[in-house]
Amino acid sequence: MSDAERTFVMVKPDGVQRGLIGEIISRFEERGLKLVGAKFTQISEELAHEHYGEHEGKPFFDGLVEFITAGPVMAMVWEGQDATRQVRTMMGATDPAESAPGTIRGDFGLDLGRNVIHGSDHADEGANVREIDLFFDEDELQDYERIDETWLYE
Ligand code: D4T
Repeated sequence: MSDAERTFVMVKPDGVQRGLIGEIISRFEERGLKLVGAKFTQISEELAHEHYGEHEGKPFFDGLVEFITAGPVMAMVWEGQDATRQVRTMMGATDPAESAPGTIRGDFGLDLGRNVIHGSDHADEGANVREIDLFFDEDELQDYERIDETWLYE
């Protein structure tokens, strides 16, 4: 496998409440990505400010923090070839109204402020490391091989 990497993904409170955790995990599993960490947790106000620090001061920031802390989230780390970009592509555009059918947001969302899922930014090289560290300790991430790996990669 070339370009194996780990990427941070989170089913947001709307996705949890709407019963989409299983569907979303299935999509990543079936694609061939490997789950290496998972935590069903409630985000504190402090963690929300850290996670969304880049948006502090923007008009939608307070609503974003309120939303992301409104209920539990499913935080995960997925591993695979070019995983960050593949996950972003499967999620669709940030605004579900612009997301293509077949993507997670394009199939399950309608509104920018309720866009079901978060994945680390492919364009921001430090984002995965930063976000994985915010949510997981090193010993909460598993190192193992999927049994089908030799058939997933040339
Ligand atoms: P996240 O971070 O949630 O995966 O979304 P993206 O990485 O795809 O997009 P983002 O960081 O630009 O936006 C973060 C988050 O804020 C919400 N949002 C965004 C909003 O409510 N109003 C807005 O105008 C924007 C730009 C949606 C996603």
